[in-house]
Amino acid sequence: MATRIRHLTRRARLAVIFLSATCIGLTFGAVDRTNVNRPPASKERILFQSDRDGNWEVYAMRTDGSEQTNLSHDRADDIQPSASPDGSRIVFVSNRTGHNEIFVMDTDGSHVQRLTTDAAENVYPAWSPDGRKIAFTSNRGGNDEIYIMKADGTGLVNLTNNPATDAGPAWSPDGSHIAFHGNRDGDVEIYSIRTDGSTTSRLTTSPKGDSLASWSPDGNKIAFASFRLGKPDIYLMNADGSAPVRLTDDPSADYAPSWSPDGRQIAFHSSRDGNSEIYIMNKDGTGAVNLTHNPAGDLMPKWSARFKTGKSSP
Ligand SMILES: [Ca+2]
Ligand SMILES: [Ca+2]
Ligand SMILES: [Ca+2]
Repeated sequence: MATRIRHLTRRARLAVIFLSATCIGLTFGAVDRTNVNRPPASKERILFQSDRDGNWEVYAMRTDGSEQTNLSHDRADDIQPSASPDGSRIVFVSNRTGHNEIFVMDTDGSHVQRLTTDAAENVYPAWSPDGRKIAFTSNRGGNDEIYIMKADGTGLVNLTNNPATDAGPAWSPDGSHIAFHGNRDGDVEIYSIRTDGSTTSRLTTSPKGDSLASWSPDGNKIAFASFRLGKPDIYLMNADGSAPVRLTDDPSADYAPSWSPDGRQIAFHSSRDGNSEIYIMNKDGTGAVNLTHNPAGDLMPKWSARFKTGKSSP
């Protein structure tokens, strides 16, 4: 596990620092032991949703599962978080107005702002790689479509404009395309559309549902969930839809993949340990690790490359 190795490396370094501090302490009588068990230094966080506090809330944790923190603290259901590329804001879905709308907040849960004001359902928000736009799914036009708006909620554009269901947008790393899932060919497949709306390509050709795409950081691969074996598993394919391979083969449901920023690992949620938890695995499907270990529901991970916490980030 690359992350494990990095953590061990970090711990090894901390041990060296501690030993050095101990030596200094022996000399000067001042030993700071607080660094010994400190979690790995990284600005990366995995955002997810959990109902462990009685209703759905937005959580963040370090990539070793430590510091699982409730960020939303609202009696409504707060779900599907995604961090801005600069790590300063979180976009999420909340039904605090009575139906699902897109909101943004600071990473400590402050400065909550509502971006959509439509009585329809507004879900699956995804921040563009340049931080300027947010894609999401809304049925405000009578069926699910992918919309793009500026990060302040203005400048709304219906990108898909198709009578079928179109949902779950995922930006390509260069911002030129959005992958999404839709049932326009009779069952749910992954599609890719240029962000100017000009070209749409069908990427999967399975008679079972394929959904929730996540683009690899180098732009070459797309991870997704598929029901090809009757329950959802995580699959990987080339960005043009070729060479699909199955990464998970657990009898439980494995769903909602999200790439690590270094392209080595994939986060997802699974019920393999009896309730839904957030896992990370290597991109070849090996080495899956349960990060959340909580009896409540833990769903919809989104791996954030940098996360401004103000107090706990080194
Ligand atoms: Ca809540
Ligand atoms: Ca549609
Ligand atoms: Ca759980």
